Amino acid sequence: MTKFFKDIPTIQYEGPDSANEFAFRHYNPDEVVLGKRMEDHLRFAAAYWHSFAWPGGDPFGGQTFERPWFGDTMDLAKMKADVAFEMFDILGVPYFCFHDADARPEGSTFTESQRNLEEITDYFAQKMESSKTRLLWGTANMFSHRRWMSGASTNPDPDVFAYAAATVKGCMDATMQLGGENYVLWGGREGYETLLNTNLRVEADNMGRFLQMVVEYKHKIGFKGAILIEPKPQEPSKHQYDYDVATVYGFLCRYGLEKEVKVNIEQGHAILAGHSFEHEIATAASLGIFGSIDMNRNDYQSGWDTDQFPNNHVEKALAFYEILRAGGYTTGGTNFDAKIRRQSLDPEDLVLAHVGGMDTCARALKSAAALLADGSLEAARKDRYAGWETPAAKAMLGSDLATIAADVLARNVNPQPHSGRQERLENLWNRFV
Ligand code: XUL
Ligand code: CO
Repeated sequence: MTKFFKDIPTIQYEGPDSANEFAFRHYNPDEVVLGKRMEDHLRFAAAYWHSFAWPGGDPFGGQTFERPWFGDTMDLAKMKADVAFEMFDILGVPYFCFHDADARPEGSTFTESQRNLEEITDYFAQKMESSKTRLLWGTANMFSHRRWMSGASTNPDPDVFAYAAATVKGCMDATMQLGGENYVLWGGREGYETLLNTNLRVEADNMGRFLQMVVEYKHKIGFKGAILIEPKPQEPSKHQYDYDVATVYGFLCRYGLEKEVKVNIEQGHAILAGHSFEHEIATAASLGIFGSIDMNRNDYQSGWDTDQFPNNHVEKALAFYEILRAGGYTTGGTNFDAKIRRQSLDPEDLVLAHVGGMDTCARALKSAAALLADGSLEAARKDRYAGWETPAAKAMLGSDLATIAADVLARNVNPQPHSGRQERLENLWNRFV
C-alpha cells in the first residue's frame, strides 16, 4: 500500500438514494441490463496519463499537482504504478490504458527508453497478477517530445518515420505482453501548420504505409486485439489528417485498411469537429468500424480540448443508445481520457471524478437500454423507411435513370411529404432519461 490514497475506501454500489460520496449510486457491476452485466456493457478504463502523469498545466501556467512520484527515475515510475493500481482497485475499474511516455522515464537514447519500457511493462505484468484490472489498450506518445514536432509517420525526415516505427513496435510488444485488447493510434502531430512547407501527397502516403506496417506487424506477432485510430480535427496541429470518423474511413479505404482498422471515438474530439458524439458513434457503426470510446467531454464555451469527466447522463444516454444499437462493444470499452481540473489537488478529487464519471455512464446506459427495450423509437424509425421494404422500391435500385423516369410518367408519381415526427420522438426520449 502507498500512502497516497490512505483513508479512501473501496467504492461500492449503494443505490440512487445513498448520500455517501464514496459510493456508486448507479454503477452496479453485477446488475443485468439487456441480458448482460453492467460491468461487461461499460468496460470502464482509467487513463494513466491524465490521472498519474499530467502535472496540471494549462497554456498560461505550469504544474499545480505535486505528486511524490513525479521525476525521471525507474523507482519513481514504479511508485506511480503502485499508486495507479491502488486507484484501479479502489474503483474496481476493469481496465486501464497507457502510453509509453506516461509509464517510463525517457532515456537518452532509443535503446534506453525501450529498456525502461520493458522494465515497466514487466512491473505492470507483476501488478496485474494480484489486480483484476486488465489492459484495454496501449499506445505510443508520438507528440510530446520535440523530435515529433513535425509529425511522426508524416515527418519530412525519414529518420523520424524510422524512430516512430521502432516506437510503435515496442509499444505493440508491450501491449501484447500485457494481454491488451486493442492498440490505439492517435495521430497527435500527424497534420500540418502551413501549406507553405507541406507536401500533402507524401505525408498521406507515408501515413498510409505506416498504418499498413502496423497491421502487418499485428498479424506477424499474432496480436488478437483491434487496431484503432482515434480521430481528432485539430490540436495540436492546426489541420489534423484524422479529422473525424468519415475522414478516417476514407483514408482507410484509400490504403486498403477498412477491414483491418476501427476507430476509438472521443466525445471532445467529436465536438471539436463540429459533430455530436452520437453522430460519430452512429457513423462508425454504420460503416462497420466502431471500436471503442474515450469518454471525456469538452467545455462548450471554451472551444478547446478540456478533457473533462462526463457528468451529464442525459447527453451520454444518446451515445449509449447508439452503442447498444450497434450491438455494444466487442474489444472496446469506455476509457476516461479525462483529467480533473488543475485546482482539484486532492487524492479524493481523482477518485471522486471517476466515481461521478462511472455513475453518469451507468445511468445513461440504463436509460438507453430501457428505451431500446421499449422498442417505440426503433418501430418509428422502421416505419419511416417501410417504403424501401417493398419489391418495387428494391427493384428500382437495380434499374436506371431512364427506366425510372418512364415509370414516374406512367404512374403519374406525385410524392406527398410525411412528418419527421421529431418533437414526438424527443418527447418519447425524455420519458426514459
Ligand atoms: C488527445 C487524446 C489522446 C489519445 C491517446 O486529445 O485524446 O490522449 O486518446 O493518445
Ligand atoms: Co483520447
